[in-house]
Amino acid sequence: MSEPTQDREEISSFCALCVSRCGAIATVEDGRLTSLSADPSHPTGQALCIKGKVAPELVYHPDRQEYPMKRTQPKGAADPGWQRISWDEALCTISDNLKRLSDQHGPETVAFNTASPSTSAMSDSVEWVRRLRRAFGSPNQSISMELCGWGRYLANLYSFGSALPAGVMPDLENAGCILFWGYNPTVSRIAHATATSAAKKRGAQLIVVDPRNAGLARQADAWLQVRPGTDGALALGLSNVMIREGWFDHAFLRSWSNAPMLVRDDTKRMLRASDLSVGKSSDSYMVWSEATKEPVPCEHGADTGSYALSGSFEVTTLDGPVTCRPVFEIWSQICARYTPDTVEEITGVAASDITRTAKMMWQSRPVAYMAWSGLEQQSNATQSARSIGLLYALTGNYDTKGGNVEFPAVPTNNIQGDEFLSAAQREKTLGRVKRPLGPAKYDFVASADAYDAILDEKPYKVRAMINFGSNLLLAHADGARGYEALKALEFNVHIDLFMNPSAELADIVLPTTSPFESEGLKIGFEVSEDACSLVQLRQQLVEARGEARSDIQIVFDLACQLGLEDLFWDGDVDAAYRHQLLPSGLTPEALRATPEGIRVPLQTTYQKYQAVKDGVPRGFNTPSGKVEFYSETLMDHGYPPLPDYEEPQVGHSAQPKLAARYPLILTCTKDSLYCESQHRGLPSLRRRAPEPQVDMHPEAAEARNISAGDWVRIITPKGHARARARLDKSLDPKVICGQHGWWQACPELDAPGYDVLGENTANFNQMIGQDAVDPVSGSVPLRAYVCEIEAL
Ligand SMILES: Nc1nc2c(c(=O)[nH]1)N[C@H]1C(S)=C(S)[C@@H](COP(=O)(O)OP(=O)(O)OC[C@H]3O[C@@H](n4cnc5c(=O)[nH]c(N)nc54)[C@H](O)[C@@H]3O)O[C@H]1N2
Ligand SMILES: Nc1nc2c(c(=O)[nH]1)N[C@H]1C(S)=C(S)[C@@H](COP(=O)(O)OP(=O)(O)OC[C@H]3O[C@@H](n4cnc5c(=O)[nH]c(N)nc54)[C@H](O)[C@@H]3O)O[C@H]1N2
Ligand code: SF4
Ligand SMILES: [Mo]
Repeated sequence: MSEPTQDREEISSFCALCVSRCGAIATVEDGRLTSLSADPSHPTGQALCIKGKVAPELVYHPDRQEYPMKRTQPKGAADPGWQRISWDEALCTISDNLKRLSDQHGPETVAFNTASPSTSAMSDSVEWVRRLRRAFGSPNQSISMELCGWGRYLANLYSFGSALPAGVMPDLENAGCILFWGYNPTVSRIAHATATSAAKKRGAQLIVVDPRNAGLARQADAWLQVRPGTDGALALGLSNVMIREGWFDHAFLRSWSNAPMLVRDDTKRMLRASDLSVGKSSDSYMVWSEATKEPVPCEHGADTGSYALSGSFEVTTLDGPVTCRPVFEIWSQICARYTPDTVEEITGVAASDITRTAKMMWQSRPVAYMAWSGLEQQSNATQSARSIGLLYALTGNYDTKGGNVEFPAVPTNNIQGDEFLSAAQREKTLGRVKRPLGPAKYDFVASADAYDAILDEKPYKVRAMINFGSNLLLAHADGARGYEALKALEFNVHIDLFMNPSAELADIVLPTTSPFESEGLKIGFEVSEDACSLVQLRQQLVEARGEARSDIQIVFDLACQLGLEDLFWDGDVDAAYRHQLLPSGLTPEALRATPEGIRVPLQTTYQKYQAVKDGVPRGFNTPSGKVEFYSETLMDHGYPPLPDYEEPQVGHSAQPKLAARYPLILTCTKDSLYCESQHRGLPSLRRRAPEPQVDMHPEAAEARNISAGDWVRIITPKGHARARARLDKSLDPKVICGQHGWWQACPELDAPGYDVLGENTANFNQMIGQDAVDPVSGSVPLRAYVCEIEAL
């Protein structure tokens, strides 16, 4: 008979296992976490997914790391010979090695790497890891930015000067039309899925662009079944219809974008006042005035009804007469090549659906949009993200209620240590020379660049890595090269809840807590004004497993060991929180006393680009101060100034010779039951999805003698991986959709693990190369790659 429960507590909390950060009520009985349920009073608490509901299985999993370990056998040995060590020994060894390498070779030879906060509780600590890395002096940190973030945060910096759409978030509560592009929040962000269902109930239109009819695509008013990797052409096609029909916000484009600015046909540069007359020191951009029939300086935010958006004009410059055209004229001509019929041919989306969707966007404004993995993991990610961003600019809905909104933030002190790293040190960020406008410009390193630095010493040798979670061998392409790189490191530390295959190659593994065993400070929950106003210090619900410490504690402990205590409040995390929270008026003590969090009242104002300060409108944070259709920044670096469509680099059009051997197109998606390469060891989840699956159309299966449930081998020019066939009539017969992240066993169910490399591997990502990548960002085509499939 089980013991009667002595002590039962319900505590307001939130699940930190993924980006959704769902508001939750935790039940703790006799010191054990027993359940997690949705907390509808929380702005992200309408529902929990099953991963959250089975959180106790994660907390009490028998395979959790409980003690610091060091390896005693060489890397690559079948048994690393893990030996338990004390925290003191671990921290001393790490600090001695890091200081030695930094003294001898420079701090940049130590690279940091973190699991993505979208798929882990690293959101608690990632800013502190960044502070530690910068205080240590290294410019190098990987966080999967080239696979997860470029297309929705950084690419549109070149158009809008802001992180559209993931920083300037969709205002789903007020949207008239919701556009989800390669994004399926039913799986990936429950808080957005529930908000979308509510929006649909009150009449909002929903457009989903996805090769699969899954999740919200099933409820969409328009489901555009795009062929993987052809999203850019679809965006240009939709823009073409909107321009042709006049379905765009003329006033916004004239006043707040560089659409009316003149471009010289001879140099392809924007026409400046100084091009027209000597002594004109003004660098003003010029537009064509329909009123006076002459070029005039573009006035910032002025009433610009007379600015021409189309046409071609002879302008007398200091170099003689030059034909100039407004940016919008050139843009319209690019879009005009993408007629509905042409786009149908490229993307597979019916021409009539393209016209209907363009109309829907215009008529049901305001449009709120979000794009994610379907768009980001592509060899043409930058062009596609910019094309979609500019399509969005046509609506004029930027920072309007119901569009994509710069929600206000609770004021806090920035603790990420930007000031610790010199400009000279930043210049050394891996990838900076190869892709000067890519993630490296913003302090992010791509895994391929880290591997090159470790193995080829290009541009210098990286000798050590500190990994806060992450699973490079499963999560990133070219697992074989990843294996060689991790093996070649002189010193490698991995901090994790579990011993994953990447951690197996570390010298020291440190145990970290799950988010239920540690506090976590969340300042704003992102998805709405109300969510942004909530500050919550998640309570430690139960004792940490073994000697596990929270990531933030490990950061502070390491900092002190490295002699950086002055920059880390002498190791006092509470003092650090106090400093961070100071401008908000909150304290850790007040938050601890209010587990459900405290709201700091915020007021959303809209169209903040119009706000006037010192007589000048704020505008956009771009070189011209406007939304940049035409980017001289990109042009100056050899990239096209306006986005155009580029075929997927490992695709049938770009490489027709591969078509006979690899006639299918491979994409992939995340699993609602698992986060990335995690959670296959949790019995309640594994029972529901015991094996890696690949989805294919019944016709494609029949042509290859494959039946539902057969083990098959997916083959690409780079490698192969196994999976069970699952038939999906709604897929394009040429498209197959796999899953990544399979390695972990679930002993409780006798469910096997899978090799990371080799004949029997199920590792999707070792069949994808890192050579043909997006030229601006290094984004890797995990979502559009030629392949074949055969029965095993
Ligand atoms: N359950 C669960 N939740 C998660 C995660 C998880 O692993 N599991 N991971 C977290 C992380 S790290 C992230 S980045 C987010 C990501 O969240 P999402 O971006 O929503 O993730 P996916 O479901 O992989 O991809 C979205 C859709 O893109 C589609 N797609 C595939 N190829 C293409 C293409 O070429 N074009 C277009 N337009 N669409 C395409 C897929 O069919 C899929 O439905 O989710 C986070 N949340
Ligand atoms: N084919 C394919 N590949 C993909 C993707 C895809 O959709 N398809 N998605 C890509 C995307 S969007 C991303 S973000 C990356 C994700 O790649 P990663 O960020 O490497 O994520 P995971 O593979 O889930 O590995 C996370 C590891 O961190 C550990 N961990 C979890 N929580 C914590 C924590 O709080 N602290 C610490 N220290 N460790 C923790 C987990 O136990 C696990 O071992 O994968 C990318 N790879
Ligand atoms: S979606 Fe699931 S895993 Fe993610 S935060 Fe919510 S409950 Fe946790
Ligand atoms: Mo991600």
